[in-house]
Amino acid sequence: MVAERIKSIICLLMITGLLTGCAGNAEVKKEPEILLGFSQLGSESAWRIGNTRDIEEQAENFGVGLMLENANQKQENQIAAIRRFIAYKVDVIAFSPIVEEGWDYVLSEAKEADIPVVLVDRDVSGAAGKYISCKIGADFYSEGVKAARYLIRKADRLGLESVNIAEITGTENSTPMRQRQAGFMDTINGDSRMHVIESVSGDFLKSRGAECMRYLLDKYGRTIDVVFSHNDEMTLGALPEIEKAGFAPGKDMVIISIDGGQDAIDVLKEGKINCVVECTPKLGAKLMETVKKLKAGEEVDQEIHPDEQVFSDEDDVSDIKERGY
Ligand code: GYE
Repeated sequence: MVAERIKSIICLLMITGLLTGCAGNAEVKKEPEILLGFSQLGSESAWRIGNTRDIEEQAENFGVGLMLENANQKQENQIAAIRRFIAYKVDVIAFSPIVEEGWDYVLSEAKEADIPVVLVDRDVSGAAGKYISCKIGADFYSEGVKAARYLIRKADRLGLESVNIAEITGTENSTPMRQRQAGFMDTINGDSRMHVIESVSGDFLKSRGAECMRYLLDKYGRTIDVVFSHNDEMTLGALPEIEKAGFAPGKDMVIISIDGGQDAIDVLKEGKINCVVECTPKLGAKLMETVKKLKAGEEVDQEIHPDEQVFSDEDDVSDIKERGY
């Protein structure tokens, strides 16, 4: 606790340029006029690491001082970080809520302190919603729809009459898990060939993706036609398990993933993944623009969704550009 606090104070000093000022002839940086407190939820995936890096880079580009805290996958750490941001009187608080519930109280404290709050990536539910100035993140429902539409086209092309789908979902009660599942289900529900045989949670982690896949293969074996995995990390964990069980991913089983990080795109190019629905972690520039507007007392958009595409074996994937995450 004390160590955490000291770390935060050192971090704050670095932001405000006081430490650089001590270093002899080191360049003395101008104190940023805006201070943003950002609580990242963890480092569970290439997506998340890319998202953190992008926010750091864009804070620098936009001249926004950044107090960044990583909650290591624990909601209580995020709540504590938000309280520290309030105590330091940052200008704006932003965070990526690990789950949707449980934010009412701490966000009402931010409201009382008159500090605007921006959601990055994920959403909150219930009363906490009324304390939010802006949401910047992907349209996860539409990602689920895109995954399902690809599958329907693939089933048409393969002439499949019945399709058994194993779903590996993200963190339970998180926005991308809920909405990706809803978009996918709502879309396949209109197609009588499609059956989700089981849905298991892999918590967006590679190790859990592997565990889930072992469980699914033990239980259903070759009857699995499709693996729909809510992120690349879990997909990359699942693929070696499919191979160990003697099946060829991408051929014996259709593999659908979400995110579009470099590692998954490389495997798509090898033909072991059939479709990757893009979810970009590059939300930093929009966040910094919004923070500046809020500080200036200007109107901001309530919801901002980045444009996203689908990469799949329906197209030539050989020239997909470096992804940067
Ligand atoms: O898909 C996953 C990450 O919330 C969109 O979280 C994000 C998801 C992303 O861990 O890889």
